[in-house]
Amino acid sequence: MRRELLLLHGPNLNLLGTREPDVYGTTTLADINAACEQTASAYGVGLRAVQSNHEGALVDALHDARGWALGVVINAGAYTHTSIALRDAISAVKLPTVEVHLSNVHARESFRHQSMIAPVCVGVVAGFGWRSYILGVEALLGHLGIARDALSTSGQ
Ligand code: CA2
Repeated sequence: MRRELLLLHGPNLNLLGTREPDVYGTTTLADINAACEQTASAYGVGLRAVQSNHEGALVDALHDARGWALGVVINAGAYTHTSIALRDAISAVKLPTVEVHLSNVHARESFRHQSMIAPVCVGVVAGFGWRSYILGVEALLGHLGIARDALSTSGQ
């Protein structure tokens, strides 16, 4: 049985940790990938990370994931706000997808307030820096019924 997630990163996120640390922090993309891999592996789930600066390559990665992934965690970067192609791809592949952002997009410029992809995602995590990704992986695993998806009413 396939037990892997796709972690998909959009444009400029390859620069993480090297530029604009005041906005995006000092953590690198490699650090984030490793932390997400560790989070998923605690549940016996693997993780493949892909980054591209090209919209079509991100669409291709989503199509490819149809063949092997349980679900997707995506930071589509600036394409979040513009890409009908990514929205259509997420809809088409029918894999549960969680949108994540490092920054709180709602506290920034108004053009970042709209997400093209949020309506076809299971949910959105934004504003927690690198932790948004960990929370996104946890949320996706919960949605898939792999991580805890309900609070226990017995015990503490
Ligand atoms: O907060 C996020 O995660 C964003 O998806 C980041 C995008 C931005 O366009 C979205 O509105 C919100 C930008 C990613 C740029 O990443 C950089 C990393 C280091 C240095 C410069 C840019």
